[in-house]
Amino acid sequence: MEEAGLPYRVRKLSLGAAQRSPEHLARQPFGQVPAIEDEGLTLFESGAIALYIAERSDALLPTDRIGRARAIAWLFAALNSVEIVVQELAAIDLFHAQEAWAKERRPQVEERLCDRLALLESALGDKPHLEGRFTVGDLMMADVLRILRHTSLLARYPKLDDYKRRCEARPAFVRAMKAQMAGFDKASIA
Ligand SMILES: N[C@@H](CCC(=O)N[C@@H](CS)C(=O)NCC(=O)O)C(=O)O
Repeated sequence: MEEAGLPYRVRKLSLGAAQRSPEHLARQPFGQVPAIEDEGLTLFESGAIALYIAERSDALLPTDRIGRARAIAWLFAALNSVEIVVQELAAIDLFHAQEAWAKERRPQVEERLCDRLALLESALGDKPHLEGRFTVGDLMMADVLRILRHTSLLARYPKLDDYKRRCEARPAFVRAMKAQMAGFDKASIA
């Protein structure tokens, strides 16, 4: 919403019973976040939400057919080809680090992830963004790469690391992050 220059209001959700309330399950069938409500539409899944917002702003999606299709491909790639592997490592490191199976599995997961990161870095090449300009695909890809901040893995891919930092330095990202972090200082409400 910050990138698109659209106004928004954030509503937080407590972990636990509120996730399974009929009201929230009507917004998000799995009791998770995020979900948005906009002019009669209730929408879940971060990819669908990002695309919906992007379609309302030239800032996130080019207007030409080919540019749009390429940007949308990167949005899917971020979630389906990169996050899926990133999450596997994150789950091991953040939730199961001390378990024997996790210690045994981690090297394979890291190897698979590194292969994917190397190919992503090749695809990026020397460009500032995945396509000719910043799009919703970059927004999602950079956010997925941020999940790895508990590791030093990205440092092995300097172009990718710079790319992630470039996306994080965008004024809209800085504003969104500041607002999100400020929200953690306050009590959550259902
Ligand atoms: N595929 C969903 C995943 C949503 C998701 O994993 N949300 C997490 C927070 S980032 C959540 O709500 N976790 C709490 C839970 O699963 O109970 C999306 O992209 O929107």
